[in-house]
Amino acid sequence: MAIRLAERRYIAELLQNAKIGEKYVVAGWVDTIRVHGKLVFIVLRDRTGKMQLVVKKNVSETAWREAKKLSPESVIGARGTLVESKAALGGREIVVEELVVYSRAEPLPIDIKDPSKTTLAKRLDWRFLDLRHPRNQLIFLVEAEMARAAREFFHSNGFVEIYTSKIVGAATEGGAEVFSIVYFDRPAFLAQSPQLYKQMGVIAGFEKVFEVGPAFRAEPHHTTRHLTEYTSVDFEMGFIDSYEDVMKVAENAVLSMIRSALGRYKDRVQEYFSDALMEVPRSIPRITIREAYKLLRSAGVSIEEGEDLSSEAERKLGEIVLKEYGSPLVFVTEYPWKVRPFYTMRKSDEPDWTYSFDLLFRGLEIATGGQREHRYEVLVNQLQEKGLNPKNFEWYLAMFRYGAPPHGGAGIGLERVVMQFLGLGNIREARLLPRDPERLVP
Ligand code: AMO
Repeated sequence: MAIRLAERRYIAELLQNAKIGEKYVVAGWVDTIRVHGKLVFIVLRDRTGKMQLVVKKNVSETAWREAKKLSPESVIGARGTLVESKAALGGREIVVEELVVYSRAEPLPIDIKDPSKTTLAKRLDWRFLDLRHPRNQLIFLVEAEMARAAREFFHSNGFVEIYTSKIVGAATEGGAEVFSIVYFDRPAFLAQSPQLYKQMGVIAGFEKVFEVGPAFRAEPHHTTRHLTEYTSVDFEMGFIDSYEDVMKVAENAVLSMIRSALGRYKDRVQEYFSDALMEVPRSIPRITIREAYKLLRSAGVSIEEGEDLSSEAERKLGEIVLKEYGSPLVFVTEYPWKVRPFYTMRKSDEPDWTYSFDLLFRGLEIATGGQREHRYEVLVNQLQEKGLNPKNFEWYLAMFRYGAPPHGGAGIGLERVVMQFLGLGNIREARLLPRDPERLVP
């Protein structure tokens, strides 16, 4: 009788609540294989777990002959009887009556049992094998759960999901970090952020919009926290009183991402990531950047008033805030105008400072946001002050001449949230197929 994969059961199900003594079909990858004379023990792995198969010569000689020749990571299917077994992991095993080899694996180029034995670069070269390890797969289960939680959060709070163009005519976040492309006979760019389009969503009348999508940064530096392509969770909302309204939404969105990941995967996360965050923070403290300068100064890190925080300063600030406030997350507010993009609203009483914020998670920026300038004349001046040509922003500026409400929003870097939550040392681990100045393949 041929094996029909439509009858296949997942391993987790067989280990938990399938009937002993019944016959079942399983399929997956050969995790390990041991040959003991007339017995072959196979540990089979599927997306739900691992279980032992025993292939006995006296049950099926054909299956036993096939089993002896198997190599690790080959893909097989089997039909057999589920029995109790004290020696097997999970306390149950399948005594195989039929075996099919769908795909035979060659000797493996990397050690997939112990990822720490291979450099990250080589692991990424062999990403499909690297992901066979449950630890590495878990990173993406967490990421998917966090993205799902973010979407659900925004949907249930009345935000409309939008899909904006990633081929654009002008840079939004600053000129240098933008990829140029050739668009038929004229230059174009890859979008660094949906910034201007999400604002358009608000001004067009949707009032509250969000997008989960790719963002591209021509980031030439080799760091453990920069990718040239990442997933940005963006939102924008109209009719706000102040950027505090925006921070509240950012706070609840990020906390619900962490809550959902822990809710679904806490045990597995604990098993594989000793540095992961194990508690959902209750709320996130806010400090102004000028308070941050002071805290840093008293800890021996001196940042000049009016300058951005270096990554070193962010790390230190993370430590201080954890000690002083017991919080792994902190909002730093009122960044200097000098270091913020042209669309940021400046403080009415102190124009050198802005109604903006960064959100740091364990000493790394995971989100940026603020209130936007919605007054046409002020916006034109701000563009010019930043050395940009209003001509390149005509379509954008027009939005502010026909009724634009006070609004604001934020962008959250998905990979950075995952990285900081799990305590990963390198953002590349949190990206399925990372892109950096060297890496374009796979
Ligand atoms: P910003 O440029 O700070 O702000 O980006 C927002 C968030 O995106 C993530 N991020 C990155 N992640 C990985 N690799 C990179 N090279 C990278 N660059 C940025 C970070 C960062 O906090 N338009 C504004 C957002 C807004 O104001 O709504 C913007 O893009 O987590």
